[in-house]
Amino acid sequence: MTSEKPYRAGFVALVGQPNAGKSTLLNAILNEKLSIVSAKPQTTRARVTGILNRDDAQVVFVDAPGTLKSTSGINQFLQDEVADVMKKADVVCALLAADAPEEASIELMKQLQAGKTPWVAIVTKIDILGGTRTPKFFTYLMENSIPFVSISTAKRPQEAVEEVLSRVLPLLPESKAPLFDPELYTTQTVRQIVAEYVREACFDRLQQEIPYGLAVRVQEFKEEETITKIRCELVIDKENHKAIVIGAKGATIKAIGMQARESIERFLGTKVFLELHVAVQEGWTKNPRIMKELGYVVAKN
Ligand SMILES: Nc1nc2c(ncn2[C@@H]2O[C@H](COP(=O)(O)OP(=O)(O)OP(=O)(O)O)[C@@H](O)[C@H]2O)c(=O)[nH]1
Ligand SMILES: [Mg+2]
Repeated sequence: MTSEKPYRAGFVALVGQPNAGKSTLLNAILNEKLSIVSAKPQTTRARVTGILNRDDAQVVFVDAPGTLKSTSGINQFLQDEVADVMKKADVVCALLAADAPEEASIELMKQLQAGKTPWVAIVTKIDILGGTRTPKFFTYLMENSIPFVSISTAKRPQEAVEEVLSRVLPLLPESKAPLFDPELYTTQTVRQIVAEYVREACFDRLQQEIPYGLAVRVQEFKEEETITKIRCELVIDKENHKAIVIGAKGATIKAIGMQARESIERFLGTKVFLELHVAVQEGWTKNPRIMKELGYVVAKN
């Protein structure tokens, strides 16, 4: 008899309320900046896939948008996207921020308890709880005997990754072979990643509703010998946001460009020339055709 562990492979959904730390965890697991992160909620839109290849398993992590109730504008897509990521998952990781409101956290747990997919409760951002304070939903975890792990991806990323993997790996289905070429660590294209880095800089530099009505379209991506030339359009849904995105004497768009260029250069490992333009497409967040073209359509397969 052999004591060798079986090979496992499967999809693991990272779900939770906006801002729970899902994308931060995905990046820590892959040790690569695959998914954009910001202090504002509802940063992630289309799912982001990160593939962890090990000798004993292939874990396909799927970072989803935060769970929402609203269906206005792009929110319907965000809701449908989370639902689809959950449906296709072999294991669901429910990320519950230590400071998350009780009601919404319990609602997510009830939904997972009612379903058939194995799931793991992960309490994130525990560093923000001082001393003996506990999360508001702690009683629910206790009363329902829900096992959970507590992590701080910001303060102790390596420990967080190990904790999560130790819970997730045994729940994955056994598999004869990996699901994806083990050379791959993501299914995102370089263009998608570049567009997201630009969007991240927009999330950091723009306030109120503006980043929520903004998408990025890569119009040109040209690798030359010593430099990569990239031209992107910042697609906004209101004409009167244009001047704000550009800023006084172009200061805002310049700052967005500088921040995004640094991220892209780190990712590509080349020098980058990044050109940004603003394009107004009134009401694009309610226009299925434009949303699809920008990548905001739930994948069929
Ligand atoms: N204090 C603390 N902050 C964290 C931790 N993990 C993530 N954050 C911060 O929380 C904010 C949200 O993180 P994200 O990873 O973008 O959260 P998300 O769940 O992907 O958010 P959405 O995509 O909007 O649903 C960012 O400012 C992160 O830096 C943590 O362990 N501790
Ligand atoms: Mg996210």
